[in-house]
Amino acid sequence: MWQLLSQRGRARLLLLGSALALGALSSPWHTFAVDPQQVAITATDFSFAPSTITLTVGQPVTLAVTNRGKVDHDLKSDIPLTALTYQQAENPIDEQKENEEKGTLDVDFGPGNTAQVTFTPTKAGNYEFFCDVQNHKELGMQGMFVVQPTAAGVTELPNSGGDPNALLPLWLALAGLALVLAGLAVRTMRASLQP
Ligand SMILES: [Cu+2]
Repeated sequence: MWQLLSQRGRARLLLLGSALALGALSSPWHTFAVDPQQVAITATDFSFAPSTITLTVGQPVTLAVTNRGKVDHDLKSDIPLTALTYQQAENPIDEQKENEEKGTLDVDFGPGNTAQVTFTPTKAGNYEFFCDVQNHKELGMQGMFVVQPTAAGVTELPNSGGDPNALLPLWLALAGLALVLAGLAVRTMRASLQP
């Protein structure tokens, strides 16, 4: 098969191969092509409604919490997540940045205000959320994120679980393959230009 191809044909094939390897490299594993789920929670003095929120592994969530009470509240949870971004909240900006980097869900909102964040749950399970202002949790400000597996039964995203370097060998292998194929393509093209 290889022998039957012209030099140019070989170069094209090799270029295609390196392009495919590069493409595989650049597509993040956690990009499940789904629309964000919109979740609205109302906080009062002293409860969250609804208090049970059902989410799905890998599906982005836009969470908006509105404070209909008379005092400051927040919403905290240990839910495992990725891609946390703040759209609106009363946490100091540096705290928002730190939470985004660490993947820590913690949003502050004063009376009459709405906080909004977007994140993607990474692991199926039940995770409590609560308000950690004074004794608000004990007074009733708590609820549960119920994170369900994907439709295909995936309970945990491959890139979650604390070790961001777990996929490094695969990435290096793909990068190596792309380089080798591109190098071969260049050599074959040069050869095809010889008289
Ligand atoms: Cu509170």
